[in-house]
Amino acid sequence: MIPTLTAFAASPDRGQGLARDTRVRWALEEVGQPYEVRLLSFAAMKEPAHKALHPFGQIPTYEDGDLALFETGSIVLHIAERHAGLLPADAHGRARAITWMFAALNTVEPPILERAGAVLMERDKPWHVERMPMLDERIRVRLADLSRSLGDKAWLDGAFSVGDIMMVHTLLRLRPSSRLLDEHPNLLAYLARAEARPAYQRAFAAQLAVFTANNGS
Ligand code: GTB
Repeated sequence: MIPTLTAFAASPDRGQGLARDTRVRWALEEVGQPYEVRLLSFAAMKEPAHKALHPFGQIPTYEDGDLALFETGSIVLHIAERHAGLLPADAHGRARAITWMFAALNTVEPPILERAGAVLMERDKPWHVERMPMLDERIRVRLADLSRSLGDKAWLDGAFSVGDIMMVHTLLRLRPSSRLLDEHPNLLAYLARAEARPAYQRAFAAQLAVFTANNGS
């Protein structure tokens, strides 16, 4: 059975790979699992047919036979549990990799999303300019601790894992509108290592192809 993902027919990031189908595509590419993609307009995402798969009317979803999942953390973990390569074999290493996945989603991603939301939707507010340094500072605290924890290691904990997929994709969201990552050369090198992975490149190219096809270039 070939799993099917949903993704934006017209991603607002214009092919930068920041929408969350990219992290699911990446996990599938890492484990060598072919997949299909159903593209959705914003209107279709809010239709009952899609909300039956995703209660909040978002992308991505993941369907495999009679299993339908939403939430990228759950989807990527499901993929990692069913294929070799994204979770260590030993129980403690596996638990630590999953911990990093949750750290990306619950500790690092929230301030990054708060900032992204402010840049997208609050630019015209009178308090926007005053608020941005506070949002930057919250991210700066997280990046400093993450940088210290990563140190000169290649990946967060031993071999590349689901924790790295989630962390890298979370950090990439910062890049278009902020220079905060530049304060940590080891985080920049971490992202470069991840983006050099053939599986990441295939995932990135696949989502870019959607944008290119829909924009006629
Ligand atoms: N917690 C969920 C998960 O991890 O699966 C969040 C899913 C989610 O936020 N989906 C977004 C969505 O469907 C797309 S990826 N949004 C439409 C809606 O809620 O109506 C988030 C995203 C959107 C845009 C950019 N961008 O333009 O750079 C990047 C990431």
